[in-house]
Amino acid sequence: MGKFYITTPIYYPSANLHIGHAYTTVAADALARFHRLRGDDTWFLTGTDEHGQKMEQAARAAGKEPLEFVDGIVAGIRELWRVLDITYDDFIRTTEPRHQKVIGDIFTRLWQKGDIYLGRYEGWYCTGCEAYYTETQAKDIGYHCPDHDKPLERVGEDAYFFRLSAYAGRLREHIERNPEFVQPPSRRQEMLSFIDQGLEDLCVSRSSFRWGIPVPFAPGHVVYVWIDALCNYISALGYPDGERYRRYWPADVHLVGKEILRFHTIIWPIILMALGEPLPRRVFGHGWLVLESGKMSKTRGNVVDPLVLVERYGLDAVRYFLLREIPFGADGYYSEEALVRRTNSDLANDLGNLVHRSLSMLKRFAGGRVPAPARREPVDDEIPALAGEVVESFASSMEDLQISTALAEVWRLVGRLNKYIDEAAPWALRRAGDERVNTVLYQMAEGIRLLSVLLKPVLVRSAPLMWESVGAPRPFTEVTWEDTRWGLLPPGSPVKVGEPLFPRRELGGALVTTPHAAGPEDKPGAGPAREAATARPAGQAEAGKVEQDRGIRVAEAGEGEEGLVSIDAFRRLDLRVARVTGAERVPGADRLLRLRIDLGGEEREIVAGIAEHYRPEEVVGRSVVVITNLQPARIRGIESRGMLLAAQEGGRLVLVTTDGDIPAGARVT
Ligand code: ME8
Repeated sequence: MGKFYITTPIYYPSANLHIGHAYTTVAADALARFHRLRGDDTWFLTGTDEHGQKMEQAARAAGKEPLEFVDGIVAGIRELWRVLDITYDDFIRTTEPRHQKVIGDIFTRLWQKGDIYLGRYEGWYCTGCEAYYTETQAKDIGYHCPDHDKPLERVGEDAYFFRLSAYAGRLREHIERNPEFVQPPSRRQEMLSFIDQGLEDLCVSRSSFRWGIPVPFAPGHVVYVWIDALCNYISALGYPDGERYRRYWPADVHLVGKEILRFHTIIWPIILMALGEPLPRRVFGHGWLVLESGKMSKTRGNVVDPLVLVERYGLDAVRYFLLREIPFGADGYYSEEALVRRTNSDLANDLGNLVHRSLSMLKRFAGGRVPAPARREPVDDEIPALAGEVVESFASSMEDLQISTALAEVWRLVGRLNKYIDEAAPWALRRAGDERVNTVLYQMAEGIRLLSVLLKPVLVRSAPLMWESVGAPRPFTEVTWEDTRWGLLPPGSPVKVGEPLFPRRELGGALVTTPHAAGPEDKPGAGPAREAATARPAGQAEAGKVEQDRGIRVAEAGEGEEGLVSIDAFRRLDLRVARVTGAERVPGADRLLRLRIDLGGEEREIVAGIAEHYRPEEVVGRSVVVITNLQPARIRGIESRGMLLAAQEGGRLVLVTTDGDIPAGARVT
């Protein structure tokens, strides 16, 4: 057990934050939660960077005083973190007295030491970037900021400077000697080259605007951007003599976007050197989420609102997507399609299906209690072995800040468990009276328990449900790293089958319904309207309820579960092409047709609820698709042996037929 101090950048509250800010913060949150799980004494800091000309201008544009303006946005940021369930321990605002006091002291101290001196600054300045451009840089971009689409301003003023140049050699040495310091490693050389180009002293005060922390010894000057912003990481801990400062400094990780990595690996360590304080262990510059239309930016207005995504797809899907989709460190394209794809494949199909099919088998084959393992085969031992391996590599990837890799590791276990169930076929073991069924069922339950522990830092809504679903003994809040040991689930634990954890989603967030799932259309007003027509059985259209019940029966017969259908369950449906050889109305039932069908040698009768849409003579001779292996149903005294498929939307219904000639009896897969 050690300590772990992690920070995010403090964000500018000039406008509401977007998915890019959520990305950094969710990643930091997952890492903080992981270290708490490990038992580390963890401190997680985030906050807001509230001073500067840009903020002053934004406030003015909104007709407000700067503090009043940022107060509003900061409240929105805290709300966003609440919705994303960000477990920060402290939130620092640079307008707080605890921060202002420390900055004033640091500034004075560096001035007294001679590391800060008065000079004159002239340069090309962009108020959007809050940065000066060197003459060469300014010329390269035609004296016009491409990010903010505004001309650079020529600015000259008396200003204080910080002697970065005096520390270049020491910093270079530090970076060379501490390969961990700049992360990911691919960015190290970039930082070294930057130092080698020669560090210029840094302008650290301004007198052309007021919205900043006053320089204590120089009326008219305010501390300018980087000293104010970077020192939040220590002011929040109560630097120089606070208890927290002694306990948590140096930081274990400063997590930042790659565009501010340089400030964190050059200016920040030099400030700390000048103060005689230890340097952070690692600074990690992650890549950008990029849209098809380019980099997201508040100024450009092409931003994605995380609140909308959580509303549409659920918190866990958004957190998982952000952490899994892009290798941590690289840039990656963001799109809602990718989010939906990732959610459906990894969460609905892989994990959700594993959980749901396991629980429903535990319920049906073991009376809802986790059985004690019994007879084993060698393949049964592969599961605990793989679990041990995955736990190890998950932990080491998380320690190395490789969150996406860590999750991919967990999915190795998810995949293996699904395959294990398919291969071991507990339903067949049970039918054969083989007691190994209990071994397999136990391992399924134990797998779910262990996965819930590993996923605790990421799937903050569903991991506790997974833990509880297999009746694990203690409250999930008390789970520790010890709980990643295989075999801790006591036999006899009660199993709870709930709603599927991760329903499949369509773009826009609507649930995907299957013919066998009780979908939103079955419960009026219970869900968003579906946009697309879906194929559904129309054979028993007398009452929607019957279809729904039937669907569930089919899923159960196929060892699947209520709601989700495994591929095995689907394969057990016998869908065939049938030729309609005769049709007549059912007396006294407006909606029903009695059909005679040819299944390539076999003749059958089915009753279909299509009479309001098709006249008998319109269907005779057509090729239709029929589920042939349903239990027969008696409808109006007629035995109906099968169900035909039709697509339905609004008041319209059309038969599902084949695209091309194919003999009756052909299998539909
Ligand atoms: O830079 N993709 O604040 P800021 C990934 N106040 N991450 C993104 C992103 C994107 N498209 N857009 C933003 C500041 N971020 C300063 C920081 S720290 C002492 C001072 C994330 O509001 C990423 O972490 O512009 C980036 O570094 C940060 O938001 C910039 O936030």
